[in-house]
Amino acid sequence: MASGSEGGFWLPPQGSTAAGGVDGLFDFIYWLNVFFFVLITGAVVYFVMKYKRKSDDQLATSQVGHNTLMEATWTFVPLILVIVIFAWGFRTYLNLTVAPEGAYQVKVTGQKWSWNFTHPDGTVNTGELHVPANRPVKLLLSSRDVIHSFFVPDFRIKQDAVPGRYTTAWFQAKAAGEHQVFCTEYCGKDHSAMLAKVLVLSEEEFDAGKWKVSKPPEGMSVADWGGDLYNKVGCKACHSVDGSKLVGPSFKGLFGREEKIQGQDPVMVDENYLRESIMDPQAKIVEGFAPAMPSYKGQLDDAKIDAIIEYIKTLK
Ligand code: HEC
Ligand SMILES: [Cu+2]
Repeated sequence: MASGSEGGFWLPPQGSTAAGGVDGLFDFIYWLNVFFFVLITGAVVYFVMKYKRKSDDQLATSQVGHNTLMEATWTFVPLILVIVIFAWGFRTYLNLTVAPEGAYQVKVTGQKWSWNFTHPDGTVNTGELHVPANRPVKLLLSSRDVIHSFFVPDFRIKQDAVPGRYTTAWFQAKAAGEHQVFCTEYCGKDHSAMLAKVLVLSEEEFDAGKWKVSKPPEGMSVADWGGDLYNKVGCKACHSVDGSKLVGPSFKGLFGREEKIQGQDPVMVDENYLRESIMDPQAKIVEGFAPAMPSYKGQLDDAKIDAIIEYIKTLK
């Protein structure tokens, strides 16, 4: 469910305070284009018909020289229009770029293929960014591997997440609700699965801090929560649950089997091995696979790791 006012025919709902300004400029440029398209093609069609040579013996019409008034008009009217678009665009851009003082700051880290959100008190969430409604939120973005781009259409914000440097973006959500996040910089095989949600809570709900507690949502078993995390945290991008081989081995039938490890003795897959595979993936590389898995140390707390392990156990 998206919340906020409607965005119009072309655009998603306006979920942030900045969205109205962006849409206003978009609509202005759009209708300006429609106006001139109709005017110019209309004139072309009209003149083609009006000045068509009517018969073989009709003489060529005379050449037309300068018309200072017309030339001045088609120079200065577009000049004024592009200056208006520039000034309007620049103001809107600055408004999108410069976060207000005292904004709530969240660190956003992109990695193949998930988004991690670190809150000021150290709470880390993957795939879900919890923010309060009606309060400015500043994002400090970076990446652990390649260039990603953080895009929230409902908020009209899009910013690159670049390894080795910080970029910023900010927004103020208008109401409680849920908004889709995309990665919009092609970053490899599962780029299109690099999704997250912005969960806007009412200020009271946000301040109460219940969202920080790491436990399954109401009425969900631990294993089901693990399955939910498997989707949200991004394991799904590299690990199937149906036995098919992706970037990493499938989780199907993994628990309890004997796994061949490159350059080491085979291991029995138990809870400790699964935990180590998640926290320190390079410690034991499975035979036939590349060391392509990022570590989830500092991103998944014990409760979440336990839940994922419980989920893997159910995949017989
Ligand atoms: C970028 C791709 C990628 C992502 C994302 C990823 N993994 Fe992996 N994973 C791999 C690869 C490749 C291997 C095999 C090489 C190795 O052992 O490190 C692997 C191995 C594993 C293994 C050992 C499997 C076996 O057959 O012994 C486990 C367990 C595991 N990953 C769990 C996870 C979990 C849980 C997540 C999500 C929190 C995750 N992985 C996210 C690529 C990934
Ligand atoms: Cu990406």
